Amino acid sequence: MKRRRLLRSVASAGGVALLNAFVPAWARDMQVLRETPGPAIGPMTFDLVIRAHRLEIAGSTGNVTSINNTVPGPLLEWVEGRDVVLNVTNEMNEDTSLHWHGILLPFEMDGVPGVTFRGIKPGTTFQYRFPVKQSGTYWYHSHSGLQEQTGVYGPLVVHPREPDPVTYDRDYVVMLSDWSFEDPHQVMKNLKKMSDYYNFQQFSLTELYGNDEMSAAEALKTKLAWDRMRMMATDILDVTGATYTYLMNGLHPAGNWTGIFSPGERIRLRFINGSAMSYFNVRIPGLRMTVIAADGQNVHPVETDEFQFGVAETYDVIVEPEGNSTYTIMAEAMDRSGYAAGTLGTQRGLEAAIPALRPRPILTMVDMGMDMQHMDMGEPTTPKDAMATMDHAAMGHASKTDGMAGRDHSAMGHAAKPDVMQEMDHQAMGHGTAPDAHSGHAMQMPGNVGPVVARHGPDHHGAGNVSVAQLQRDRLGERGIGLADVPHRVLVYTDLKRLDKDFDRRPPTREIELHLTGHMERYMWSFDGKQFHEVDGPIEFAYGERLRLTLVNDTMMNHPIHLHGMWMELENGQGESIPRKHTINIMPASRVSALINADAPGRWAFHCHLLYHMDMGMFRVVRVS
Ligand SMILES: [Cu+2]
Repeated sequence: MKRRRLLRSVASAGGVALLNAFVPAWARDMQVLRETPGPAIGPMTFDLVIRAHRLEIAGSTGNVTSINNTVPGPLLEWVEGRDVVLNVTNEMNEDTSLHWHGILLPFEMDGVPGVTFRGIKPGTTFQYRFPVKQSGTYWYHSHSGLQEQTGVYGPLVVHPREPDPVTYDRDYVVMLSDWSFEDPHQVMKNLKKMSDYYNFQQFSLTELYGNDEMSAAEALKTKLAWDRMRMMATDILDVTGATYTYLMNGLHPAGNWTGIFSPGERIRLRFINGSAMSYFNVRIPGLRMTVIAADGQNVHPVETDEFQFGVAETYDVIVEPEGNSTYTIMAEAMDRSGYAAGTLGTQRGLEAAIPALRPRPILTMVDMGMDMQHMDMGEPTTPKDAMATMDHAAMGHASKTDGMAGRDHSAMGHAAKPDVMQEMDHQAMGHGTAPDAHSGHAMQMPGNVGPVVARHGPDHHGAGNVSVAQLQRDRLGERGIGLADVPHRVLVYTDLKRLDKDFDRRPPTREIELHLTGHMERYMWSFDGKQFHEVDGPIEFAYGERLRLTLVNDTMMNHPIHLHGMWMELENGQGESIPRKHTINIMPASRVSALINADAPGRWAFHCHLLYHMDMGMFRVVRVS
């Protein structure tokens, strides 16, 4: 057995010790207790206290915000059909809140300051009380400022009233999160100053020259396009392992969270992505995973070897370890800048090998929403046409925005020389007139790229949106970024089918289309080009209506979009078995729709669950009335 190697990150050994100070014995275990049936006498009551700590251990200092002195907060176990009471006391000198993520409840209990209540003032206790109407794996977190990043989050499991459709012998929560010793406000400042502050992995031409599938000219052309979009092909995550330490149930990989099993047992693992900004690729080398629930809702069991999940999503899986083997639960950050890891073993202290981090992914023309269509079709194309198309797609209205002209100029510097462009075009596009027109840019279309389903209209949503994706694809059947070519099964959204038969057959009577928009350079994030502080009022849903919400990602980043209070039924082609989700990952340059029953009156938050995107304005209020 190999010794686990420490991550090369800002987290020193002292820092690890600091965090461990907040992981009590029960969190090391994270075992979900069996619910013992009995008379339901009164509500289930929990007292939670939020405190700020400043610790200095072995040279590392950090601001930690805890719930009942732990990070993550306590594992809450509720029972469907009973009332729950949560007394949340604020012992800090700033406001706080707790939001019950994915839980259906009266809006006053939802815990979003300024939307559903006033927040919890210093020195006061707020009492949440509501009936529990669902079961499954969820989580909870602060909705105040950037507190979630400093530790205010925890797992939540609701035991079903009916017998569980799946049997298992052990039940563990595996909560993933990201931790930084930098103050989150400093992280935000850094991002605003330089959006690629944490992206040290710059995209270089030579790197692409080495790729047989991409000619030098294609590489150069691609690089220029990215420069003009002011995006980097490596901008997979805004905040990376350069500052983050990735945690599993609060533990650094060196802390080796371990789920104990006995040979022959079936184990349920409830994966919760409780991070502020990090997508994870989860796999357990040597074990197949059977996914049985997504976002707390049972799905038809589907076997996979790996899944990628966005911030705030949850997946429950069943695994069946063999004999006395030891397995590593590997959760690699989507940009491969670090990982969280733990162990499944028959006793504590066992370790299996940690797989090497795989090469970092590079964004493609598909992620950019580039319109290469007439080249795809092999239609007669002159170099000029091709460049015009790309310019249009890549720059859109960028030229008419706001003071970025200088930057454009420098980014394009050499491109402005027509002879250089002609030369490059000639190399890059020369084959455009030949019969095998596709071969040249097949490399930009990684395996199984979803079909183009729409194109962007003329409205570019103003200065708050840069680099509009011209093409909108249905990417629900695509593997997540960087997983297109891995040699094993990877879960995709089209695999998910709800288990129950509760589908509401009423057709939607209305469609609302919203675009996910951003200005990467200024680190502004928005819907339809408007940051939250710029919008006039809420998005209106009529109480009782069934509507279709269509989300279009104009940007090159993934955004996990979360609606409070109501399910989004993801239209993934599964007919009456489309899955319910509270958080839907929207891939770059994709178009996604969900059906919603507006059955919960009140004001609800609707936002990107990347903490810094939400804070920068990718947030709206939905009013159901
Ligand atoms: Cu976002």
